[in-house]
Order: sequence, then structure tokens, then C-alpha cells
Amino acid sequence: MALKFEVLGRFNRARAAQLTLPHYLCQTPLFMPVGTQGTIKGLTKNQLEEIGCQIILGNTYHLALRPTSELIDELGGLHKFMNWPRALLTDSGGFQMVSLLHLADITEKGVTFQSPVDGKPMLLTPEESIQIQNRIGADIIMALDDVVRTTITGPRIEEAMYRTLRWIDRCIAAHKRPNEQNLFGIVQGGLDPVLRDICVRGLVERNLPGYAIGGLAGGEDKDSFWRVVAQCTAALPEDKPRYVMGVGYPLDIVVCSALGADMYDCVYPTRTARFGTALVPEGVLKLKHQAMANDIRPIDPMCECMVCKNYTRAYIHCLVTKDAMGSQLLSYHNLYYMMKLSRDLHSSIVEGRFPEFVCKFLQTMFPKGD
Ligand code: PRF
Ligand code: ZN
Repeated sequence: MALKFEVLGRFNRARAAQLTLPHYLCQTPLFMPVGTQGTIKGLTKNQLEEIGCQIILGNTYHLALRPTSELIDELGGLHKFMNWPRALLTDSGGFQMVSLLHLADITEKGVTFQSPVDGKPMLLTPEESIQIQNRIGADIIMALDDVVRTTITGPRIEEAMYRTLRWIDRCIAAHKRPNEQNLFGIVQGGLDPVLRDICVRGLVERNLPGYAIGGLAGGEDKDSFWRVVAQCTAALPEDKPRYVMGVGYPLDIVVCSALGADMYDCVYPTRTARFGTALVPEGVLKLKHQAMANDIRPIDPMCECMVCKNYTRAYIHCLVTKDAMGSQLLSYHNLYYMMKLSRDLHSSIVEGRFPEFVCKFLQTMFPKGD
């Protein structure tokens, strides 16, 4: 195992921990911004350090296509390639193929897809996904899983869960760097509590360094989503990190942290920035809106980020969708907001004021109580 997970404080099921990874000592709960081609769109690595980013998520699928994992390996690994001194996590690639390329097809061997480079059919097996991730060299690597939408029902959900369990053994066997990289298993099973239970038990038996809850954030209602997270966190080990994949919205992060989850990733803060939306304690602020044209306040008067200290809503309104700087400034603010939220969750749990923090968060976001 190449990590240490020490719980520093708890409040009911919520926990604040120190997660020691080969490249960084992290504080949880934590949010991981998503980088695709070895970068977070619009931010430099110095800016990411400045806002307190602890782990960047890289996509195996994108990196394997370009610049290729062989080249990254040859150049000394992804940390060196992108000059990122802190922690990295790579996702296994299957989910990206299924969600990005509707052409992907899943069989027992692996995920087959058409190469976006030359259109040739390609196969990503559990063994290959791990081999690629071993070459990339992230602190945390993810097992190849069979992901299906939570909005479908029937035998396909069951098949995907059992296949994910069969594939974890192939991933474990293929993993060549267990002392430098942590392989996390992914709980699947849709919205079915029986399937989720079988999957959690199966993964826990394998004694992995950490566990992810997958297959969520795909359009299911909040009630079902939170119920699955609650069930999985209750069944996962107390002394290992728990990562909810593809989440999310600030509200979901607060709720999942209350349910005992520790790690999150989502494209939302940077994607929504590119559409002109800022994350603020009240919810969202649409910078494209005509009302912003002559508003000389910062995005969030209480925010201490570089953008809020230097620029007005009017200025960002003028840039947004016209100049790359508009979305860069918004991405910076939005990621700062997510990092600040992570730090606030951590410190409020450690200092025994988590309920007060959650109440204030909810009252600010839903002032009318709805
Ligand atoms: N599996 C993997 N990556 C993911 C997910 C998953 O279930 C999700 C949630 N749908 C986001 N990213 N491997
Ligand atoms: Zn700000």
C-alpha cells in the first residue's frame, strides 16, 4: 500500500482526514479538478498550487491517445511531464469511452471502441488499463469497471456489477507498482441495494488501499443518489479513503461528506465557467446576464481569490464568450470556491462545528427554505 489515511476528526459519519500519498500530504474532504490533456483548461500549475489544489485527475483515455503513455513513461512520468509536484489520480478510461464515444461496446475481454485518431477498432482490457496507468505514474490509479447508466434497469446492471468484480482481480494481477501507486476498486450496482452490497463486500475482501463509489451522477434523482452513497459509505472500511466519482455540485459534496465520503471529482466547476457561470455561496451567478454589464462588484464580495480581488462583474461580463480570459478567470474563481469548500469541510469537522457549517451553507444557498 502506498498511502496512509489518518482520521483527524469526526462528526457522526462525517470525517476529516490526512491522506498521505507518494507526492503529497492531503487533507480530506477534498475536491479534484479534472484535467484532460495533462492540464486543467485555462489554469497554470502555479495557479493550481496557489488555490490549494491537492490532487489533479487525469484521464487515461485522453493521455493514452495523446501524447501516449509510452511517451509519458519515457519522459519520466506524468508528474514530470506536466511539472506537477503534488498528487495525481488517473481514471481507468472505460467510463470516458462509454460516455464520450457512444460507439464503445463492452464485452468480458474489455471495452472496444473506435479510435478517434484513425477510426480503427481498439480494445481496452483491465490489464492494459493498468499497464497504461502504471506508465503514467499517478499516485492513485482506478480499476477498469463496467459502468452503466443508473437510469436503466434490469439484468444489465447485475451483469456490469459482477463483471466489475471479475475485472478487479485482473486489475490487481496486472498492477506492477503497488508500492508507488494505489489501486482503488469501484463499487457498481446501480440503484439496487442488494447489488451494491455484493459489490462492496467483494471489493472489501480484496483489501484495496481505497474505494470509489461509481455509477452515480448520471441523472438519477438526488434521493436515490444519496441513498446509494449512504449505503456504500456505511459498508466501506473506516480506515480507507472513499471517493465518490463524478461528483459534483457543491451541495452534493456537502451531503456526501456528511455521509462519510472523502474525495470527489467533477468537470462541473470548469465546464460551467466556460459557459459564463460562477459558483457563489448563494448558488450560481450568470456573468452573461445583462444585469452584470454595469455591476462593479466582484463575483463574490466575500471571496478572497485573485479574481475577486482584482476584477469586476462588468469586466468579466464583457470578456465572457469573447475572450479566453473570461473563462480562465471564472475557472480560477470556481476552483478556488471548491478548494475553499473542501478546506471549510475539513476544518469544521476537526473543530467540532460541522453542523453549524452545514446549516449556514444550506441557509445561504436556500434562504427561503425550499
Ligand atoms: N466509473 C469510472 N469513472 C467514473 C465513474 C464511474 O462510475 C463516474 C460516475 N458515473 C464518473 N467517473 N471509472
Ligand atoms: Zn473569487
